[in-house]
Amino acid sequence: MSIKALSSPSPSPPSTILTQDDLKKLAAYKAVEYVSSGMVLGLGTGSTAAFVVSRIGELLKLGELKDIVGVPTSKRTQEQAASLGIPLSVLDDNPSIDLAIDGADEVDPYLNLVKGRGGALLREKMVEAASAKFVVVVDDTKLVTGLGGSGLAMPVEVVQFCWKYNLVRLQEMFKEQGVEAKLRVEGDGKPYVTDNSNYIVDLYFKTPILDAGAAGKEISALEGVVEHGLFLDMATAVIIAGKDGVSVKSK
Ligand code: ABF
Repeated sequence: MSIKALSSPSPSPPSTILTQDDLKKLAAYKAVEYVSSGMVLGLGTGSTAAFVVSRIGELLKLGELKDIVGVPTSKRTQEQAASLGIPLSVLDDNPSIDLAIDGADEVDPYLNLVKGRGGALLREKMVEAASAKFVVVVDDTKLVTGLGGSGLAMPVEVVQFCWKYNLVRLQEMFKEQGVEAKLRVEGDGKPYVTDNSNYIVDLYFKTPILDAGAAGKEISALEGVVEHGLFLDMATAVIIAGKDGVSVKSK
Protein backbone atom coordinates (compact mmCIF):
# COMPACT_ATOMS: atom_id res chain seq x y z
CA MET A 1 0.00 0.00 0.00
CA SER A 2 1.47 3.35 -0.91
CA ILE A 3 1.91 6.14 1.59
CA LYS A 4 -0.03 8.48 -0.73
CA ALA A 5 -3.05 6.17 -0.67
CA LEU A 6 -3.43 6.82 3.02
CA SER A 7 -2.71 10.51 3.06
CA SER A 8 -6.28 11.75 3.45
CA PRO A 9 -7.56 12.38 6.99
CA SER A 10 -9.46 9.56 8.70
CA PRO A 11 -13.01 10.11 9.84
CA SER A 12 -13.21 12.08 13.07
CA PRO A 13 -13.28 10.03 16.24
CA PRO A 14 -16.51 9.94 18.27
CA SER A 15 -17.29 13.18 20.06
CA THR A 16 -16.49 11.81 23.52
CA ILE A 17 -13.47 13.29 25.29
CA LEU A 18 -10.42 11.38 24.17
CA THR A 19 -7.52 10.76 26.51
CA GLN A 20 -3.93 10.97 25.31
CA ASP A 21 -3.84 7.16 25.33
CA ASP A 22 -6.94 7.10 23.09
CA LEU A 23 -5.13 9.39 20.64
CA LYS A 24 -1.99 7.24 20.70
CA LYS A 25 -4.13 4.18 20.00
CA LEU A 26 -5.90 5.90 17.09
CA ALA A 27 -2.55 6.76 15.50
CA ALA A 28 -1.23 3.27 16.17
CA TYR A 29 -4.22 1.50 14.62
CA LYS A 30 -4.03 3.72 11.55
CA ALA A 31 -0.34 2.84 11.14
CA VAL A 32 -1.07 -0.87 11.29
CA GLU A 33 -3.13 -0.40 8.10
CA TYR A 34 0.24 -0.14 6.34
CA VAL A 35 1.17 -3.66 7.45
CA SER A 36 0.56 -6.62 5.18
CA SER A 37 1.18 -10.33 5.53
CA GLY A 38 4.70 -11.49 4.85
CA MET A 39 6.39 -8.27 5.94
CA VAL A 40 9.51 -7.90 8.04
CA LEU A 41 8.54 -5.20 10.52
CA GLY A 42 10.60 -2.87 12.69
CA LEU A 43 8.81 -2.70 16.04
CA GLY A 44 9.21 0.60 17.87
CA THR A 45 9.48 1.43 21.55
CA GLY A 46 7.38 3.64 23.83
CA SER A 47 3.74 3.86 24.82
CA THR A 48 2.42 4.69 21.32
CA ALA A 49 4.49 1.98 19.65
CA ALA A 50 3.23 -0.47 22.30
CA PHE A 51 -0.30 0.00 20.90
CA VAL A 52 1.09 -0.86 17.45
CA VAL A 53 2.69 -4.03 18.76
CA SER A 54 -0.44 -5.16 20.59
CA ARG A 55 -2.60 -4.51 17.50
CA ILE A 56 -0.22 -6.58 15.35
CA GLY A 57 -0.39 -9.38 17.93
CA GLU A 58 -4.18 -9.19 17.85
CA LEU A 59 -4.38 -9.34 14.03
CA LEU A 60 -1.97 -12.30 13.96
CA LYS A 61 -4.14 -14.12 16.47
CA LEU A 62 -7.26 -13.38 14.40
CA GLY A 63 -5.48 -14.69 11.29
CA GLU A 64 -5.89 -11.32 9.54
CA LEU A 65 -2.10 -11.02 9.30
CA LYS A 66 0.23 -13.91 8.55
CA ASP A 67 3.96 -14.58 8.28
CA ILE A 68 5.07 -11.40 10.01
CA VAL A 69 8.61 -11.19 11.37
CA GLY A 70 9.27 -8.44 13.91
CA VAL A 71 12.62 -6.80 14.60
CA PRO A 72 12.27 -5.09 17.99
CA THR A 73 14.02 -1.80 18.82
CA SER A 74 14.45 -2.57 22.53
CA LYS A 75 14.41 -5.36 25.08
CA ARG A 76 11.09 -3.96 26.35
CA THR A 77 9.47 -4.28 22.94
CA GLN A 78 11.04 -7.69 22.45
CA GLU A 79 9.37 -8.89 25.66
CA GLN A 80 6.00 -7.40 24.74
CA ALA A 81 6.06 -8.84 21.21
CA ALA A 82 7.21 -12.26 22.42
CA SER A 83 4.40 -12.32 24.99
CA LEU A 84 1.91 -11.74 22.15
CA GLY A 85 3.34 -14.55 20.04
CA ILE A 86 4.79 -12.27 17.34
CA PRO A 87 7.66 -14.12 15.57
CA LEU A 88 10.86 -12.18 16.17
CA SER A 89 14.25 -11.81 14.60
CA VAL A 90 17.26 -9.50 14.84
CA LEU A 91 18.64 -6.87 12.50
CA ASP A 92 21.65 -8.97 11.54
CA ASP A 93 19.35 -11.71 10.21
CA ASN A 94 17.06 -9.20 8.52
CA PRO A 95 19.16 -6.25 7.37
CA SER A 96 16.38 -5.14 4.98
CA ILE A 97 13.18 -4.32 6.79
CA ASP A 98 9.97 -3.59 4.88
CA LEU A 99 8.38 -1.18 7.31
CA ALA A 100 9.17 0.22 10.76
CA ILE A 101 6.54 1.88 12.94
CA ASP A 102 7.63 3.89 15.97
CA GLY A 103 6.73 6.85 18.16
CA ALA A 104 8.65 10.10 18.53
CA ASP A 105 9.19 12.85 21.06
CA GLU A 106 9.08 15.78 18.65
CA VAL A 107 8.04 16.15 15.01
CA ASP A 108 8.84 19.30 13.02
CA PRO A 109 6.95 20.54 9.92
CA TYR A 110 9.46 18.73 7.65
CA LEU A 111 8.92 15.38 9.42
CA ASN A 112 12.28 15.52 11.16
CA LEU A 113 12.20 14.02 14.62
CA VAL A 114 13.64 13.99 18.10
CA LYS A 115 13.53 10.48 19.50
CA GLY A 116 15.04 8.59 22.38
CA ARG A 117 13.49 10.00 25.53
CA GLY A 118 12.47 6.39 26.08
CA GLY A 119 16.17 5.46 25.98
CA ALA A 120 16.04 3.21 22.90
CA LEU A 121 17.44 5.64 20.32
CA LEU A 122 20.38 3.52 19.15
CA ARG A 123 18.42 0.42 18.18
CA GLU A 124 15.58 2.60 16.90
CA LYS A 125 17.92 4.46 14.57
CA MET A 126 19.55 1.26 13.30
CA VAL A 127 16.26 -0.51 12.64
CA GLU A 128 14.62 2.55 11.09
CA ALA A 129 17.61 3.27 8.87
CA ALA A 130 17.35 -0.32 7.61
CA SER A 131 13.64 0.07 6.78
CA ALA A 132 12.28 0.80 3.31
CA LYS A 133 9.45 2.75 4.97
CA PHE A 134 9.36 4.36 8.38
CA VAL A 135 5.98 5.43 9.71
CA VAL A 136 5.87 7.55 12.86
CA VAL A 137 2.92 7.53 15.25
CA VAL A 138 2.25 10.48 17.54
CA ASP A 139 -0.48 12.45 19.23
CA ASP A 140 -0.54 16.13 18.38
CA THR A 141 1.31 17.18 21.55
CA LYS A 142 4.51 16.05 19.79
CA LEU A 143 4.34 18.67 17.03
CA VAL A 144 6.94 21.46 17.25
CA THR A 145 7.94 24.29 14.94
CA GLY A 146 11.66 23.55 15.47
CA LEU A 147 13.43 20.51 16.95
CA GLY A 148 14.51 20.96 20.55
CA GLY A 149 11.74 23.52 20.91
CA SER A 150 9.69 21.57 23.43
CA GLY A 151 12.20 22.35 26.18
CA LEU A 152 12.44 18.61 26.85
CA ALA A 153 15.48 16.37 26.41
CA MET A 154 17.34 15.71 23.17
CA PRO A 155 19.24 12.54 24.06
CA VAL A 156 22.78 11.58 23.12
CA GLU A 157 23.94 8.00 23.81
CA VAL A 158 27.59 7.91 24.93
CA VAL A 159 29.98 5.21 26.07
CA GLN A 160 30.23 4.91 29.84
CA PHE A 161 34.02 5.33 29.89
CA CYS A 162 33.94 8.98 28.81
CA TRP A 163 30.46 10.18 29.69
CA LYS A 164 31.64 13.25 31.59
CA TYR A 165 34.01 14.27 28.79
CA ASN A 166 31.10 13.98 26.38
CA LEU A 167 28.77 15.93 28.67
CA VAL A 168 31.23 18.80 28.98
CA ARG A 169 32.00 18.83 25.25
CA LEU A 170 28.31 18.74 24.31
CA GLN A 171 27.52 21.60 26.65
CA GLU A 172 30.38 23.63 25.13
CA MET A 173 29.25 22.74 21.61
CA PHE A 174 25.87 24.42 22.12
CA LYS A 175 26.98 27.08 24.62
CA GLU A 176 25.63 29.91 22.48
CA GLN A 177 22.19 28.33 22.55
CA GLY A 178 22.30 28.05 26.36
CA VAL A 179 22.11 24.28 26.41
CA GLU A 180 22.10 22.39 29.66
CA ALA A 181 23.57 18.87 29.46
CA LYS A 182 22.63 16.30 32.10
CA LEU A 183 23.49 12.66 32.63
CA ARG A 184 20.24 10.66 32.60
CA VAL A 185 19.69 8.95 35.95
CA GLU A 186 17.18 6.47 37.33
CA GLY A 187 14.92 7.17 40.34
CA ASP A 188 17.63 5.77 42.64
CA GLY A 189 20.18 8.28 41.30
CA LYS A 190 22.17 5.65 39.39
CA PRO A 191 22.92 6.35 35.71
CA TYR A 192 20.38 5.03 33.24
CA VAL A 193 22.02 2.23 31.22
CA THR A 194 20.79 1.58 27.68
CA ASP A 195 20.16 -1.83 26.08
CA ASN A 196 23.64 -1.53 24.58
CA SER A 197 25.20 -0.77 27.98
CA ASN A 198 25.82 2.93 27.32
CA TYR A 199 24.82 6.08 29.20
CA ILE A 200 22.63 8.94 27.95
CA VAL A 201 23.46 12.64 28.14
CA ASP A 202 20.27 14.67 27.72
CA LEU A 203 20.56 18.10 26.10
CA TYR A 204 18.02 20.73 27.07
CA PHE A 205 17.78 23.54 24.53
CA LYS A 206 16.26 26.88 25.57
CA THR A 207 15.22 27.62 21.99
CA PRO A 208 14.85 25.34 18.93
CA ILE A 209 18.12 23.98 17.51
CA LEU A 210 19.35 26.51 14.94
CA ASP A 211 20.57 24.02 12.32
CA ALA A 212 19.60 20.47 13.22
CA GLY A 213 21.54 18.97 10.29
CA ALA A 214 24.78 20.68 11.32
CA ALA A 215 24.13 19.88 14.99
CA GLY A 216 23.63 16.18 14.23
CA LYS A 217 26.88 16.01 12.27
CA GLU A 218 28.83 17.83 14.96
CA ILE A 219 27.49 15.59 17.73
CA SER A 220 28.24 12.43 15.71
CA ALA A 221 31.81 13.59 15.15
CA LEU A 222 32.51 13.76 18.88
CA GLU A 223 34.59 10.76 19.98
CA GLY A 224 32.69 8.69 22.55
CA VAL A 225 29.27 9.54 21.12
CA VAL A 226 27.42 6.42 20.00
CA GLU A 227 24.24 8.00 18.57
CA HIS A 228 21.98 11.01 18.97
CA GLY A 229 18.24 11.52 19.00
CA LEU A 230 17.96 13.69 15.88
CA PHE A 231 16.25 11.53 13.24
CA LEU A 232 16.52 13.74 10.18
CA ASP A 233 15.02 12.93 6.81
CA MET A 234 14.16 9.40 7.93
CA ALA A 235 10.36 9.35 8.29
CA THR A 236 8.30 8.35 5.25
CA ALA A 237 5.07 9.42 6.91
CA VAL A 238 3.85 10.71 10.26
CA ILE A 239 0.43 9.75 11.59
CA ILE A 240 -0.91 12.38 13.96
CA ALA A 241 -3.90 11.89 16.22
CA GLY A 242 -5.62 14.93 17.65
CA LYS A 243 -9.06 15.82 18.92
CA ASP A 244 -10.24 16.45 15.36
CA GLY A 245 -9.16 13.06 14.07
CA VAL A 246 -6.21 11.29 12.55
CA SER A 247 -4.18 12.75 9.71
CA VAL A 248 -1.19 11.51 7.76
CA LYS A 249 1.64 13.76 6.66
CA SER A 250 4.04 12.36 4.11
CA LYS A 251 6.86 13.57 1.94
C1 ABF B 1 10.14 5.99 21.29
O1 ABF B 1 9.34 6.21 22.39
C2 ABF B 1 11.16 6.98 21.42
O2 ABF B 1 11.99 7.31 20.40
C3 ABF B 1 10.49 8.14 22.01
O3 ABF B 1 11.44 8.58 22.90
C4 ABF B 1 9.36 7.56 22.73
C5 ABF B 1 7.99 8.14 22.50
O4 ABF B 1 7.24 7.55 23.47
P1 ABF B 1 5.70 7.71 23.65
O5 ABF B 1 5.05 7.14 22.46
O6 ABF B 1 5.48 6.94 24.91
O7 ABF B 1 5.47 9.18 23.84
O8 ABF B 1 9.39 6.05 20.15
